[in-house]
Amino acid sequence: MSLTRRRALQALSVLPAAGLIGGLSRPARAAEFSLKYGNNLPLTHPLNIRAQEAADRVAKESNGRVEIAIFPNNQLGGDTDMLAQVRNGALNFFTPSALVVATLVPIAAINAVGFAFADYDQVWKAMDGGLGAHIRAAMAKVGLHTFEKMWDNGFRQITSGAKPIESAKDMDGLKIRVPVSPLGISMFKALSSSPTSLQFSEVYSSLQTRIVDAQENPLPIIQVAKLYEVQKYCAISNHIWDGFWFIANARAFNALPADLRTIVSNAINDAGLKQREDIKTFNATVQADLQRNGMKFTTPSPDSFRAKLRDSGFYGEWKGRFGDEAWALLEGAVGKLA
Ligand code: X2X
Repeated sequence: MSLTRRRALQALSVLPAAGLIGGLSRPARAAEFSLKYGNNLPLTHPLNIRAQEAADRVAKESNGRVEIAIFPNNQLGGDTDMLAQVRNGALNFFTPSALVVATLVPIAAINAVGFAFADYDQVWKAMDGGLGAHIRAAMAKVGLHTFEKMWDNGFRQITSGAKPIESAKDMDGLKIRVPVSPLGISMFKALSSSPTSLQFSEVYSSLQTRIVDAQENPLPIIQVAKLYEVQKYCAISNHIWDGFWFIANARAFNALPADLRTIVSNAINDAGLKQREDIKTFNATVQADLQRNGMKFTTPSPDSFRAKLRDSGFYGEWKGRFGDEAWALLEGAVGKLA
């Protein structure tokens, strides 16, 4: 075969993949592997923007062999449903918060221990280091493959409708929604609040109908999910640092040829690192945007919260539940806790 003819054929064979760049058209052939990824966040959140980039990159680098379809915003059900789907293989990928995946793998909630992390240096040192590896190993035991780079949710802040939170005593009796998460319930009970677990898909409506008076989430989520429409006050409490693990059904993921697994892993991990940067940038302006949207901010001192958690035995209880090995990994990154 002449070189020219071979080049021409090669050029033809990459055409379908080229058509995928930028998502302008469908590949001429159906992808060999059509994978589904579901999450609980609006399309405008950096998690979805970077996930779409990763999907585009995977399509391109695999020459159209792998297609990842994204189902944002709880389209496939709430967190509990998606967690079940990724376990039974109906869903290939899901990004549960550490709090949520802990309903299945309890150790995964350890990063959410109240006031553990002082800043992002500590966060990524722990989650990219020994603590993150320990958690991913536990997820593997229940059939979940976890990509190495955790995605950022952020430091969680408390919003309320009826009155502002100025110190821990304003938490007394507060009807607050927390994610479906034993640690969240335990922590807000320790603060004398009255917490209720609800999936994120139910948060906006339960605030609107006043089933609950308050909720807690990082500022970027409060902004993109428009929670300012149904909440008046926001306390910068930084009480929990939370991230999203990018997980896959391990059986389905390991059934991909090795070269495709590498392409998918690199695309997802790289996108995760960029998403962390997006949240950092977002954090620089989001409070001002929320203020323009009518939210009133308070900055309660963390001391009264920490003291209440300590005195109620919260830290002792969770050290026992997570175990000495994991607790030592956490304290290795953040220093001695209570
Ligand atoms: O449900 C929430 O609050 C959210 C979006 O932060 C999580 O996924 C835990």
